[in-house]
Amino acid sequence: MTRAVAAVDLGATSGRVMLGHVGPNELSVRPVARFPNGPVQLDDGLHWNIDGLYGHVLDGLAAAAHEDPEICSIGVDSWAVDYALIRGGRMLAAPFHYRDDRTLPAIERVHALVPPEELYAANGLQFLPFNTLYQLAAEIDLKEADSFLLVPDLINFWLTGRQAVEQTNASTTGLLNITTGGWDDSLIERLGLPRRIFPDLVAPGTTIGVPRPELRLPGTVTAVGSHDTASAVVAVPATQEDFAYISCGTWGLVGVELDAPVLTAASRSANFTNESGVDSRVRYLHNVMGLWLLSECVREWQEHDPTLRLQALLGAAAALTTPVAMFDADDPGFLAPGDMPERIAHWCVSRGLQPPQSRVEFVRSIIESLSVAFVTAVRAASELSGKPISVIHIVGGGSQNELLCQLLADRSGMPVLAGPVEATAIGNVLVQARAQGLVTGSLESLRALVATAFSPKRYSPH
Ligand code: LRH
Repeated sequence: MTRAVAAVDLGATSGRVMLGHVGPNELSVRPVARFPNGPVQLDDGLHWNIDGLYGHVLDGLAAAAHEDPEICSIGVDSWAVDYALIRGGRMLAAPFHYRDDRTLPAIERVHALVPPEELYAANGLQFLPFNTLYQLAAEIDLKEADSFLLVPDLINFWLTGRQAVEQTNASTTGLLNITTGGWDDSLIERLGLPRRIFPDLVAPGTTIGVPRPELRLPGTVTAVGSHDTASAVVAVPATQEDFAYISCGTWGLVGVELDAPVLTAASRSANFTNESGVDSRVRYLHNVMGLWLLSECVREWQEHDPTLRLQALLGAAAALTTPVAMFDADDPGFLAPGDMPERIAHWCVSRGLQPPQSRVEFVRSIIESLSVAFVTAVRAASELSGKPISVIHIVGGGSQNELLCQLLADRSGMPVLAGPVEATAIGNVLVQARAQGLVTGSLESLRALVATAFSPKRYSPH
């Protein structure tokens, strides 16, 4: 049997199709296509260019099939919470982007129907203004719809013709019951949402179907941990139990893996979430703003200075010896796009702090502030869950940032193990490979495979 699978990983700033080869003692992934992604401002708000993305996905899968015609499976993951409404098999509108602010007036309406404490008891989720349930409360097309699909489910539907919603990503809607793991019918009813639009849930590893014949793609489409963070956590190369993880890309997702959710009042006020993980593990974590702070600054600066390169700024920021102001990288005021340097400066000035004076100082300030917020979240995850931690794993794009990794080690007093950069795609590959019988075993044995194939870089505290 072939050992090849294709992973489609859609991130907020870029997407990729990766070809993975897996065997009991083998794991390799290589990119076959990369493409940019970003918001599109339409009259009614911020959307995703989902048609464009799907075109890139098909091109990437064709390239993967060309490289290895024996691919036995395809799996799709993406960022969480966003969805499309369907009627008679057709998408009603391009999905909104979670950074669109139309949900803000809907939040109060939702909380008037179900108070936040009751929501947390039912769904175990941290409050994020863009959780799907607030988006659906602001939805104008709801009456028209006969079905609801999250972004990876939509791609799977277009690939196979089958509508199903994958469990890990569904847990970010706020509409799953934390105890049963199924759609929370009573919550859905109290929120006045139509139960009929929510399709059957499928667990990671389930076969969705075969690609439509006209697509000429090999293999079957398999549900993976279709929430990108769920896939990333699968590929944390942990070899011991007492680890915390930071999945650092656009967002910094900071937490621990648990067997059971934590639903205490302290957990809710610390805004920790209990998301559903692969193999029914609980991803107990907190969202920190992440590299978004940096990418939004760079976007702003490049408008005036198109030649500006982040890499050069990062080098200079690491060499900086003068202290810079730090700000709260957890502040929801940094959620919306636009004017990031100005908003950071304003945050500092309004608290009597000297704001960063140059681009290099801004970069240093962001990385210092992220490291503080990450370490605070690691400690909170441990205290709130009672799980001891002696090592921090950082995966995703942020794991390449040496300054960030060293500051994390120094501030936490724990070793930091960095990499793999492509943890999400690797986790996607591994769940497919296990479903196809190319490997067997628990998440621990999958992680051991990652640790061997992608040995992490170690940063010791100074
Ligand atoms: C990271 C992520 C995160 C969600 C956010 C919407 O890409 O999926 O886990 O909270 O996007």
